[in-house]
Amino acid sequence: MTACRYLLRLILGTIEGMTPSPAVSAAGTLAADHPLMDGRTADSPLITAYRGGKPSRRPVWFMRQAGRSLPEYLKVREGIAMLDSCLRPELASEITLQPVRRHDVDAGIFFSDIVIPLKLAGVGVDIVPGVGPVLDKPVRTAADVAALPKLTWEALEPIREAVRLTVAELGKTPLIGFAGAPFTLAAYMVEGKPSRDHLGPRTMMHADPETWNALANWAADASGLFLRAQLEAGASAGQLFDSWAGSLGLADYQRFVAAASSRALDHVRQLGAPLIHFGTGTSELLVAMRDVGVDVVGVDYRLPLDEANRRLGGSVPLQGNIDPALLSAPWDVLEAHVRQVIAAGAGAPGHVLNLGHGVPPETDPDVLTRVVKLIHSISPE
Ligand code: 1CP
Repeated sequence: MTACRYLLRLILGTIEGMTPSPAVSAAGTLAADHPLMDGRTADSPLITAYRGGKPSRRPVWFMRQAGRSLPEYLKVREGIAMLDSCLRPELASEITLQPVRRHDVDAGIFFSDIVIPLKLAGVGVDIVPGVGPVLDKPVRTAADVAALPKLTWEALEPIREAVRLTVAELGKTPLIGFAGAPFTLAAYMVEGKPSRDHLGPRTMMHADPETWNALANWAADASGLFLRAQLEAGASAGQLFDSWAGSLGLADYQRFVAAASSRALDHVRQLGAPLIHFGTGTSELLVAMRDVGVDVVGVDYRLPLDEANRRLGGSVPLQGNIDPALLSAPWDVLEAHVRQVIAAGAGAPGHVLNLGHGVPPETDPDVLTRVVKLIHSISPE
């Protein structure tokens, strides 16, 4: 986005296609009673580490900490479809809070899904158990893209309500909001379902760049608005998940993806909450992912954090990167690995412990609690 358009947005206090929200002041900042502004979360270990300061304890949370590894999640989800559970504010809030209560993690991650903005825009999408997101009709042509409905600010009300309920319970523990990055979201839209190689979107960006760019921009605006709704309603940080960016080479990432990811974040930059960017298989993309304009880079389990920090020139705090596979290893093996991750992250300007991807569904939740205890027992110095 040009500086000129950005300024215009600041002055108008609006994002294209949305009405101004009362929670954001005319200057485009968070409201005075937002947890990040009223003293609840600004000095929390998580936000302090994200901002490169010295936290009082080592912060840790887990991607996919809510969900199928928890018996209390399976119980409340019984008979309720995944996307429906995301759109019932009280249920989404309860599921978000479950792992915070159980594990004493340093953040909640909002329970939702990257395809919720599609659903709320009116795109036919469902999450099929054991498969993942499936669209009624894949988006493959210029006409398909032009026919996509626009996500409105009003449609996001169940999300804002769930966030409000959640932060009222979380107190001093920050809530992290999230959205799918345009490439990862568009990959599901073009394929119509999960895929391993993402051939469809990778073909489209070269064969029909105009249609690809239009699709990536649509996805950027939908994800950007979804993230903005969470941050305005009370989330203290925002993570952009580009889970499948690792299927791209650096040149394609820079040419076809980076600008759209930056556009998604343009919807929330002026709010001032820390922004994190994570993908898997992205060892070669870390610098480009930082350069879309984020405060923190999430690293997957493949690259040691000292090497990630070297590649990034020590420029940003890191998040990661306990190998999820080791959650099922004997405790002494897992403990040694966690200590190694902490040592490797020591040279970075900040470090928030996390997994190098999501919690596997078969994980014993008591192991996660024990990992949190271990991390908190190691002095942050
Ligand atoms: O019935 C169920 O329990 C369905 C499983 C499930 C869950 C618990 C899905 C389907 N989504 C979710 C919640 C979810 N999705 C969260 C919740 C908060 C938390 O982390 O605790 C988050 C952050 C997401 C984000 C998400 N959805 C991503 C990015 C993060 C990642 O894991 O890489 C992606 C790629 C999706 C798509 C998706 N949704 C669901 C599945 C099984 C998938 C992946 C499918 C595939 O392999 O392509």
